[in-house]
Amino acid sequence: MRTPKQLGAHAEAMLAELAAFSDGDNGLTRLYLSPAHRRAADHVAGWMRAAGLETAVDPLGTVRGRWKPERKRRLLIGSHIDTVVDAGRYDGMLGVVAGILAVEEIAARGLALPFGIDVLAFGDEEGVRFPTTLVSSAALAGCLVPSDLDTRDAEGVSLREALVAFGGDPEAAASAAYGRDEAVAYLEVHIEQGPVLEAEGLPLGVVTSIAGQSRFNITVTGEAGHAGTVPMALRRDALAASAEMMLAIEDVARRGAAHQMVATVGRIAARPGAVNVIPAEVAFTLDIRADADAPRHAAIAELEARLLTIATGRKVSARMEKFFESPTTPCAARLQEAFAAALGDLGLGQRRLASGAGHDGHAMHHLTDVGMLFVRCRGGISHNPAEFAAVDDMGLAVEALVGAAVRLAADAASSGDRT
Ligand code: HGY
Ligand code: MN
Ligand code: MN
Repeated sequence: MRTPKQLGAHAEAMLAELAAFSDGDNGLTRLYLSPAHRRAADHVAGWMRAAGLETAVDPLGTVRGRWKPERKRRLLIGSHIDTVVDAGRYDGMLGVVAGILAVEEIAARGLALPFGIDVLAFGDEEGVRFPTTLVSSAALAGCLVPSDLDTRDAEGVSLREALVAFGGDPEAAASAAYGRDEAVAYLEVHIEQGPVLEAEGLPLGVVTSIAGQSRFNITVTGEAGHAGTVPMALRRDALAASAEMMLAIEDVARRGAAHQMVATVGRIAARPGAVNVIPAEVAFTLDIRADADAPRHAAIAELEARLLTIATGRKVSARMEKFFESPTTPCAARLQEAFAAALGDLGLGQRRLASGAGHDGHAMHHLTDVGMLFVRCRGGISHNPAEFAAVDDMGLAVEALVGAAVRLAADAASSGDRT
């Protein structure tokens, strides 16, 4: 039996190993179905085998490690191993490492659980490579949208083609789904990616809900012209119009602060992109979130109207096309209680907080109840190489994960849950 400090040190070492698998030469970038994702998946599978788990990579690229494979009922524990561009090494990966360490501890301590455990390493939570996301967890949850397999990355490679090249099997996507009667629950350990736990001096927190999010491609079309000869009043400048639209986006989000509303323009491209040509067309993305679906939808409706007004006033056209939406996902009360009780057993505070970040739980909620445990991260920094979680906090998170599994086992026994 390892102490939390030992577990945390082990987690830190595993995360350092995993961080080496990157598509980029500098920094950590590991996109879904990339060569680095394949290498990282194989490395995680090696850890799972060393932990005594029956291991396989499923048709959508999720690495699965099964403890007590003979049992029908399965507690699912996981997170993602894909990253954003120039990422930190904790976002996602910590949840997979914590799951492996927790199962090792459950086995080593001889804890009698009435269900099996599957540790899951998803490959498509960030949704950076393809204009969709959560494809691997959605397949496992039985809610994959088949047309997602035909989306294409910036190089024109379809997800379907990339999956085959990775060693996956898009034709077998349906076989990746769990039966509803198999899953006991889905638990995920994840860094908070926000400042609350650090500000309150808490190592861990219990997640109450996962913010819903909507993602759009916005295209503004004006008219190319000579930078030196077209008077300002006669221009149909797509980039200047886009800039005004972005300020409107920022204004709408700021006025939604009561609902923790945030809106981000993360990517922009201007055509033709010459220093002396008035931009003819601009394409940019919008990611908008809030603590509930209604205010997010109201903000989107307001933005559609305001962008149209700006476009009309500038004699340009604008298209706002949604390419991803996930509703606000609740974390089940029984799983919040299991994590809170585990924190209580460790003598820790039991802070409840919502997640502004999206997670695989959005998809897993279609299969079973979802529970999440947040780990304090320095400065709340994430999606950034400076991302950091302390060894002691990570060790406590593994202990709390074991404690929650034991709680769920006791719940199953008291409710006569057949496993
Ligand atoms: O965008 C998100 O919230 C998550 O990190 N994919
Ligand atoms: Mn994440
Ligand atoms: Mn992320």
